[in-house]
Amino acid sequence: MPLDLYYCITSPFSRSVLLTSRDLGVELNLKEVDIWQGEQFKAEYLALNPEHTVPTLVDGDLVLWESRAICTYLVTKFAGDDSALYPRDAVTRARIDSLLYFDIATFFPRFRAFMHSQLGGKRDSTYDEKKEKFHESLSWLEKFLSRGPFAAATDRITVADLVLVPSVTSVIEAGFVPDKHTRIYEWVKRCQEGMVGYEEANGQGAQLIGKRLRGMISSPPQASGKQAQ
Ligand SMILES: N[C@@H](CCC(=O)N[C@@H](CS)C(=O)NCC(=O)O)C(=O)O
Repeated sequence: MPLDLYYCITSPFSRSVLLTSRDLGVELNLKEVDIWQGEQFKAEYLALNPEHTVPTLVDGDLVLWESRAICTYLVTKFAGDDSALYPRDAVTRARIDSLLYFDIATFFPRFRAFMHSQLGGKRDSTYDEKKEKFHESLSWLEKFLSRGPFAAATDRITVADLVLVPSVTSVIEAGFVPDKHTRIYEWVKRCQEGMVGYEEANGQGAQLIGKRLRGMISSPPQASGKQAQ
């Protein structure tokens, strides 16, 4: 019986699960939750996930949220505990895990804070500091990508790439990744070419959220998606 995935296509965290399921060839029963219309606050959804976030996976009695946990669960369940996507080898797994934490605890929060410092056309007093911190996290990512073709220093896609690419491409589409980050752009291109069903699972949603984010700030970067701010 297919697993249910509650998701929203603009959500990078939902898209990481979509990319993972595509790579695994696992069919998910997709249930859209329009978070822009507040559908995550409906009683039925809150009964499932009191944190009212997407994505949420339902596999029989298991109701799981937190996208990175969903991705590694899917890999372990459908590809075993030594898949190339999330190998058992302690060093590789540690590198992957560290990037999953980098995404949830550093990269995305710093981007969110940077966005919030300039919402509605007003750059608040924290703007410069938030911008610097966000750019610092981009520089770190650029450095990590010097270790190999894919994020966890591997020569093939792992869960680290499936999780990071939706976050990074959302930020690129919003126009916030300067051209000087050539390793980031080259890595994204490798992922676009190498990930199964990339365009449908991630590309379109990243474009949509990029457009929305540009609309939420006063002097939106130009639509090319490659303007540094
Ligand atoms: N750490 C969670 C974060 C999920 C999250 O914040 N999702 C956002 C969309 S990107 C959401 O559901 N927002 C609606 C809300 O919090 O009400 C994960 O990775 O799944």
